[in-house]
Amino acid sequence: MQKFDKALFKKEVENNARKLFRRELTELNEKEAFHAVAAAVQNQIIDDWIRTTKAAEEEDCKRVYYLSMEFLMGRALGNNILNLTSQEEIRDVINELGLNLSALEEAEPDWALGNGGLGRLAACFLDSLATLGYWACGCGIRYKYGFFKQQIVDGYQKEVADDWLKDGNPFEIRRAELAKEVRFGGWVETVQEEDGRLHFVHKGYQAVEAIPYDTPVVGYNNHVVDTLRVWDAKATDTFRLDEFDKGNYQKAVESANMARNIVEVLYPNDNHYAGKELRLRQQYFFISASVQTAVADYAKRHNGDVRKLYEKVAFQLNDTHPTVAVAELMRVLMDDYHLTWDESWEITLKTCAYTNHTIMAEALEKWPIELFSKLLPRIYQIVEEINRRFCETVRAKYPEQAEEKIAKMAIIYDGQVKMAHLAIIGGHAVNGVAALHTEILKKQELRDFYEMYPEKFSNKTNGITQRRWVYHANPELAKWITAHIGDQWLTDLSKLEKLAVYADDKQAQAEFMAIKRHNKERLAKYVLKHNGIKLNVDSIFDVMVKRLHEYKRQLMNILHVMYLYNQIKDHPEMEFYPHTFIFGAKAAAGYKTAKLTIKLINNVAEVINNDPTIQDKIKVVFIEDYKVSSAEVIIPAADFSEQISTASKEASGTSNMKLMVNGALTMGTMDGANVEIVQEVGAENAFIFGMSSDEVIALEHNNEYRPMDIFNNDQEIRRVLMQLVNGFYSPEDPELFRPLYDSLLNTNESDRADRYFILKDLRAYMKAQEEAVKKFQDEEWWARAAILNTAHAGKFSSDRTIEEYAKDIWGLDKIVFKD
Ligand code: BZD
Repeated sequence: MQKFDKALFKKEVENNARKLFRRELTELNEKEAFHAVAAAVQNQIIDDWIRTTKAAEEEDCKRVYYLSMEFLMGRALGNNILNLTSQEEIRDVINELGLNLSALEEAEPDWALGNGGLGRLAACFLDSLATLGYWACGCGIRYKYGFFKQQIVDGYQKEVADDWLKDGNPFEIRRAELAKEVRFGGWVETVQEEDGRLHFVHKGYQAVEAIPYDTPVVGYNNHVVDTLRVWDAKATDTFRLDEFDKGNYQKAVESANMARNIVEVLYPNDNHYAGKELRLRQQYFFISASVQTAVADYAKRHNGDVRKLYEKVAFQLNDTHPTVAVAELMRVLMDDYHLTWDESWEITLKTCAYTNHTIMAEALEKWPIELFSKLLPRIYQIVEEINRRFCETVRAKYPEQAEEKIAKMAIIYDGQVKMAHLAIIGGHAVNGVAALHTEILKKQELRDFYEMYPEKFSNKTNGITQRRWVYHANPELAKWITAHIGDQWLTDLSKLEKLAVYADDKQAQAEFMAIKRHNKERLAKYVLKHNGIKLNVDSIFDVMVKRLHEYKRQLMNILHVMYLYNQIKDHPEMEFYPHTFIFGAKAAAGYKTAKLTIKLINNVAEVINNDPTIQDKIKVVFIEDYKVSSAEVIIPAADFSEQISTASKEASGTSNMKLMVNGALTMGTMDGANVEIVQEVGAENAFIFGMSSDEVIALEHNNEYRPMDIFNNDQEIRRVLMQLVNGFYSPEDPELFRPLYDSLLNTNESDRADRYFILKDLRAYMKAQEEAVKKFQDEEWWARAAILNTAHAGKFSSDRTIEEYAKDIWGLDKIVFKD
């Protein structure tokens, strides 16, 4: 293992400037300099990357393929440097070269190949897999356009295409030699072999070439480098001469367009299923390429015998989006490797496992059979056979209630292919992402499956990587932690527990809060630069950052702000602690209510921030274009962490964990991982309010909720609601927010009023807020509680989560370097 060679690195950066831009380093702008430095960092990584693969192959390690439509990686440069542990040296060299590392980091675009929690979880998992020394490959799509960039124009969200690859990605390597063909459409012919066996031949298909681009995933301080492999699509026959000869130029061009379309853009919906054919195309495209590669790679190293594939290969399905993997693996094993159905089925079951991320009904993937069978005829045939055999098993097991069970559990039913059912039936493990969520799956959503296969179910509470979310995002806190307890927390977050003894230490409290203050100043600078709003760093920074969704209840947050504003206007003399409400959220482009909520937040901000009589007691800030890199600035600055979803709806949440470890106190419902956060830190160090998930579920069933009663009986709440429809926040168009008002009070044919019980929980929320503000003013109490939040956040490392997956689901062994 070589030591970091500063002189060599410096030379390399200078050479890269010439090679890449034909100019001297000193003549480059920041973006170009970023490329020169990134290429030098990539060169530092490459030997370890090759060595990792060699070592893993030599030891015949088991490899996990994390199959995911999304990897929300954020920026790579800073994190790679940090995990290489040559940060200090590289910073020195960069300074000597007259450059500035943070400015270079800023020049890198976010890798926004994901929507939100699910995509970011995949990114944290890769970091942990590499750091723990497991052999892993994240498989996804190289979207030409990642998650859209959000502009706020006149208070409205505007979506702008994210052309993140326009200047190239210095960390990717095109692996043309590993290209695979993926087939769509056509039909299947059955051929009888001489031995009597049936053979299925796919005819008349359109082929697309899948080309992988590999990027390194650097483990922290261990020389392990795993791979994120994203697939690009290319037409195989754009210029096929025979097509030309036939004058069939049109067909050739069409297939080029089809290929381009597949990887064009990430669908911006989270927790919502739209049923678009192109989406299924995307799914099969990257899954077919990934599965073929995984099997071929295994076969190459095992004399072409794939019957024990599951001993060395694990496929983890990140939600149902990659579930065609079950059928594709069956296809590859039977059609390409000539195994029998039973052999293939055993391998598939033992290889695949499925993670569920939501119980929201509108998120469940169900494909119409016409669409599915037309696009994927051979896959459909296999799914039908899996379904037929499953239904037989159900009939044998439940002879009395067979039809009822089949109606609820079949893969194909009512003209639809149900992907969650395929994932559960075709794999050996199913997990939820927090304890409460897993219990709800077992007792309600997936109850019949749990009854049939209890052994498949387990919980794997989510986590986040402390390398990015503390070490990289909050360097001052990282330094402080290391000064007090050493640096083992970087790879074992449970060590943070040792900080608890400092919770009552006056000096530690002062230092901890000084760091928080610096981070608030850093965020204030960011907001001034990006929003033109001046923040008071002595005020409470109350942070709600996550996708905009009704169930997450950003609307409840802003209704509370509207209430506070009324209070101050009515009682200008009352004592009021300065409070800054910070929002960051993107709405799916077609989600009207969510977009209108953004507009409401911005209009409320406009009115309150410009009211001189408020004297900065309340500030409302909507931070444009919330993304991983801005989260790194926002999260360390938070005092309050808003986690206020309707209980039972948020499977886990992960911003709750990032905010906790950075010393924010949770303002939350007993939902998702909040339940476990409260268990770890103690209810006295958080502000918990509202209905429990049992209460929510009961109220959903009994149909007795009447939000209008709250409107009629609570004057202050009524006043706030009236302000949605009397032009108070939209004088130019008093009806603007009527749909929000209606969503809370009026039942329509498709929806019960206030579906997410905002009014039901609003009073309790207001009380919890009041209590928290009171506590905030007791500086000693707050500092103690903040330190305890950091100290008790150890459980929420993705390292812990990954160790659980590795042991219970994947059965991985660690890579050991022999040289
Ligand atoms: O997954 C989220 C859940 O809502 C969170 O509670 C949970 O913490 C995280 C990680 O487990 N789900 C998503 O982010 N879902 C999506 O982004 C998504 C994307 C496409 C289609 C469906 C859902």
